[in-house]
Amino acid sequence: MKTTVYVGLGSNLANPIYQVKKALRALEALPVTDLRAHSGLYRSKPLGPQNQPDYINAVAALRSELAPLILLDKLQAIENQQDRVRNAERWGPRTLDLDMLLYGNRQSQDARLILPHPGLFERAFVLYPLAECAPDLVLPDGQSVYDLMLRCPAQGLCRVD
Ligand code: PH2
Ligand code: MG
Ligand code: MG
Repeated sequence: MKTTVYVGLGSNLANPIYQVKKALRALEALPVTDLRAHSGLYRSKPLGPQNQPDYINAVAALRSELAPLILLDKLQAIENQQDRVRNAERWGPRTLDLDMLLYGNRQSQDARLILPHPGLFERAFVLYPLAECAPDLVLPDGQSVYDLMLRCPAQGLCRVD
């Protein structure tokens, strides 16, 4: 049985547009998983420390048979393949960040995986591309992604073409 999963992609190092496009190809190659749709690419100022480059973000919609923590391992393996360095700085710069935003209607407070992703509700760089991928999407708590997006200031987010 396949479940619809939304993944947020982000990069602000080592040619971020290239990194995000490469990661989309890696998502497409995951076992027992289909890449159903993805948003365009968006540029935004960093959330968190300001002394880092702008980010490129996108959202991908997958259909996957992988269990949530197995899929999380695979997302982290893709981050590692793209030279992700894990260090202490919260919200620091990175070559690739793959965040599981939603796994069907699952709600989880697992130490490794909080679902829905807690940043989803207020971050323009997540809500705008998510609403582009799935304008009719309703979150597990009944909120409409499209309504959340309309109420979220764009925070300088712009489409890259
Ligand atoms: N990710 C972060 C920290 N700050 N800012 C933007 N604009 N986009 C991101 O994806 C982002 C961020 C850590 O995950
Ligand atoms: Mg993140
Ligand atoms: Mg992350």
